[in-house]
Amino acid sequence: MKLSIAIASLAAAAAQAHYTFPSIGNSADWQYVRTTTNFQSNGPVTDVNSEQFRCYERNPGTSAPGIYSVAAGSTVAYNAKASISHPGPMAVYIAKVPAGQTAATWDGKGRVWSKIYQDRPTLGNTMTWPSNGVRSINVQIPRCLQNGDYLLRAEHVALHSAGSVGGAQYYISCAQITVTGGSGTYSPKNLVSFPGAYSATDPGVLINIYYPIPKSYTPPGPPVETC
Ligand SMILES: [Cu+2]
Repeated sequence: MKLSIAIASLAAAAAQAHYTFPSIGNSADWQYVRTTTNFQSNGPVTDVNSEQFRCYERNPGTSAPGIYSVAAGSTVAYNAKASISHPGPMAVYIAKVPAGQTAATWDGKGRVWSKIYQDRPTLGNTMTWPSNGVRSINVQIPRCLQNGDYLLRAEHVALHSAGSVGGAQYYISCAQITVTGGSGTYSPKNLVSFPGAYSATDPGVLINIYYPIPKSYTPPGPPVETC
């Protein structure tokens, strides 16, 4: 009896505990990350075909105040607020800003995104997710990137109610960065667009993670690129 009450209240708390990804490095919230539609509600995107699926921007066309400088090959923290409180995979994508634009002006449209980070669950009697409860993801910026401006897109997929189509929740934001010191040989094999890269029926987003416990897991989207 006590246990069932405890579980019920835990489930209720988890349903409330949405999150955002408002900052990178040690910077202030929304200084280098474009303000997202959920900056107050913390709620998710649930439609993979929505324009909001790209950067979840509150005011598309309005950039963040700054562009964050990062050395190729270094590790940058992409921070969650307050913490990643739902189970599911974390991914980070990057897109090179075309000539004539900057990370503050470009909208990130087109087949321009490649995946540079993906975590995976530990499988067993439960699925254990590396990002569960954490406040920050450490992302290595590929050492082989070309120098210049990029958009960096953080995405956490919450799978706690993903057993029906459209049940997966996407927590997304885009940071404006400029990369220095890259070797310049980055040549991604799999470029995708947002929206477009995911389908609501992809096996990694249409999945009951609780019963029966899956024996394998395939994250949505392309493989992680290597230098
Ligand atoms: Cu939530």
